[in-house]
Amino acid sequence: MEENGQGPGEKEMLKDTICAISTPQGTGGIGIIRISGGLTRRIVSMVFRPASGKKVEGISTHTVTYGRIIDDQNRIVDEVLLTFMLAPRSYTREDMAEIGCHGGIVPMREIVGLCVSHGARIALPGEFTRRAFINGRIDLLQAESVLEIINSRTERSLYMSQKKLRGGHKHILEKTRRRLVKILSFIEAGIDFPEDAGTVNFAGIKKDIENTVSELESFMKRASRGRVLYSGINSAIIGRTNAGKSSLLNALLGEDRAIVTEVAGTTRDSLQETLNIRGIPVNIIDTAGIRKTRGRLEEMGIKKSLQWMEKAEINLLVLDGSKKLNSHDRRLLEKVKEKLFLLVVNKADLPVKIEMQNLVDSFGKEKIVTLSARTGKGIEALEERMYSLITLGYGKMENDEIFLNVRQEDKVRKTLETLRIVREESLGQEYMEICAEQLKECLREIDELTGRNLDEDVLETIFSKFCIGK
Ligand SMILES: Nc1nc2c(ncn2[C@@H]2O[C@H](COP(=O)(O)OP(=O)(O)OP(=O)(O)O)[C@@H](O)[C@H]2O)c(=O)[nH]1
Ligand SMILES: [Mg+2]
Repeated sequence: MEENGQGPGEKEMLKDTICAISTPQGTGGIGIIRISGGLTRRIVSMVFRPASGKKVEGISTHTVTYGRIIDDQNRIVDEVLLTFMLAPRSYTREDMAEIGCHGGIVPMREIVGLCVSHGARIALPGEFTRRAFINGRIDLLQAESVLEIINSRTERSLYMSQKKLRGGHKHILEKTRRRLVKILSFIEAGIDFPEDAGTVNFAGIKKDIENTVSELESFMKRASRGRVLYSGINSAIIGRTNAGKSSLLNALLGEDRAIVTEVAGTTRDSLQETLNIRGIPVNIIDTAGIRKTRGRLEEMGIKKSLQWMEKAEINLLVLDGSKKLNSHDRRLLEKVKEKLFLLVVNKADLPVKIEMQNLVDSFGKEKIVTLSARTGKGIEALEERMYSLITLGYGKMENDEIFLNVRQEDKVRKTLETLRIVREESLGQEYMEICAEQLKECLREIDELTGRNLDEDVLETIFSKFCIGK
């Protein structure tokens, strides 16, 4: 077992056998009840009768057995499939059983109730995964990735979390840790035996630190691309009233999500949806059109549009190609330049009135996409252009992305910052004590990152985000 720093409370908790409904609450085709802990086999033998008439004790691990759940009065509760996964070859590394039953909430609750009456306790949120972590089967990053897998919104972010679950980050972090431990041992030898201090190879150490810094830097770059893949980016659709913003949202989504009318000022409040552009989740926000306001409600809507414009990473400014530019367009054309943007000249199915050449001259062709939200012509080109813009802003996606949550990213950043200080300021005989402290600080951050050393509260916060049964 790896030392994962569990306190006494944790050890106490591990002694219990836990059970929970692991499929979503509500009625489904099937439901799964999970049991984990030392009493698993005993509890199952009290509630389960194999159809073959065999004894529960005779069932081998990792096989499926058909049978019935029987209550204390020998009534049949449900027909089920039972699978044992005995320690250590299980999710938690403890003895486990999964009971696949009919997915009604009543039989499932009944079965859990029976398990509890025979000595199990209801699992806390995330407790199965927490046990997998405490028992050393996975590290903390992997445990957290289980949650990310459950919550992932696109295939690409799923793939990324899967990679983390399989330990895709481990190589670099373990390598970093090994290097720092080695360097620390040289430095500490120098401190303990001052007469040998002259032989500490600071040039070699510097090189090692430099390599580590550049490896962690590229790790952080992979993480920032990973963040884009996981959390997505915000893209606001802005423009004057009636330019066709809501029509554009609908065309991008391929469904009538927003209300579209010929009345100017149709959209009063912003509306958000998620698009999947080549695996990148893009939160598209349709905003209220900009014009001279005619009432407080609209004024609030417009204020919000401008706020969205500030918040979004990419703005799509929609212009009505069948009209000349007006003062609102011009104002927005000025403002939109502040960050990544595209100009969408809409209504290409109508005769062109907009000053196209002026736009091309001031913004360049590559910034302008002409399309018709009504016919859908040009929508794909817009998506293509948005994708290029994203990769321009965040780097090309290379399938080596890793997603770090805020906690994890913070640890890597702090390690990097401290290592940079070591590199710049603390290498030399006279700084050995400071250097040792700083290296220890880095090791602490890395150990907290992987969960090798972590306090109860942090664990509590992490696992409380899980659902029961996971
Ligand atoms: N011919 C043509 N008409 C369009 C096109 N896109 C939108 N329209 C029309 O333009 C009008 C306004 O469209 P909306 O999508 O509601 O415009 P909006 O920018 O959301 O307007 P507000 O919410 O009022 O700010 C509607 O009558 C649409 O049918 C287009 O590509 N071609
Ligand atoms: Mg609208």
